[in-house]
Amino acid sequence: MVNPLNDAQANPFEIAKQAAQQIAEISGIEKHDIALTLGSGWAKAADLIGETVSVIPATEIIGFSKPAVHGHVGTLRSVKLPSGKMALVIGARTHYYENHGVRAVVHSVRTAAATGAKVMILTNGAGGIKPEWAGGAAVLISDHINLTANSPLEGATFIDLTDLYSKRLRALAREVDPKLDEGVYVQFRGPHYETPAEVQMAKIMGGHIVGMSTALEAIAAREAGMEILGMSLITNLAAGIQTTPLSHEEVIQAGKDAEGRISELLSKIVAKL
Ligand code: 8IG
Repeated sequence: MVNPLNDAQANPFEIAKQAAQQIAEISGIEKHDIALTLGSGWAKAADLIGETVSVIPATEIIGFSKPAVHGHVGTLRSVKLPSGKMALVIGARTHYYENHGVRAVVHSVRTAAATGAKVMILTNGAGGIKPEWAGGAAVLISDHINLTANSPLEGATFIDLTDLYSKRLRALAREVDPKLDEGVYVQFRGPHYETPAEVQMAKIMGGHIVGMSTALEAIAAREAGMEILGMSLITNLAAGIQTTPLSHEEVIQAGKDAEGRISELLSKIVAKL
């Protein structure tokens, strides 16, 4: 099926609004308060934050495309938090490297905003530049460097990105775990991992985390007026920082090993929102 987002004449915000209406109809939940995109290693958080009241295969909703990566779940879940607030859990991330275009990458974020969500939690699995993060550290994203050479904004839309990753939400996260470290996330295009030279470039530029998602989504979330919390699970040290070659299997395994711990951490943070 063709994705209507691919029609250059289409209005992506209108399609996000339609997606939000479909979610409301199917789930019976009129409004969501917060949204979470759960990346590699974070999926268990969906079960821990509250009671699932609806699960929708993302492909039933307008604008969503099939997930390309094994280990990525393609569902949209509505979860009732203990506070009574509703969370939309997005287990269907479209990556920039899938070449479905930048509109498809940020459609879930725009849809979340259209469902009413005011807080956007973006999580991912990523590579770490700081050696002390070896062994599956969860870290807060303090800022980003967008190396995709693209933007989800269309036309002359000038959006301020100061404090893109909310200081308030980072402080809240640190109330749960005062030892949480933070760093600058560098979004590469992927899907190849970096060369060691590219990792050194990212480090010299001020980066601490290398990944293939999140920055474009955060920009769209800011445009939509949402408050953003970003968290990375460091599943591997970046190429050249770790001396052994990177493998997708290793990354998946590290995610599985860390899953229980980081999902519990995230659910405690969500409980404070
Ligand atoms: I998981 O080392 C994971 N995703 N770009 N580099 C990039 N993305 C990643 C990495 C990594 N590990």
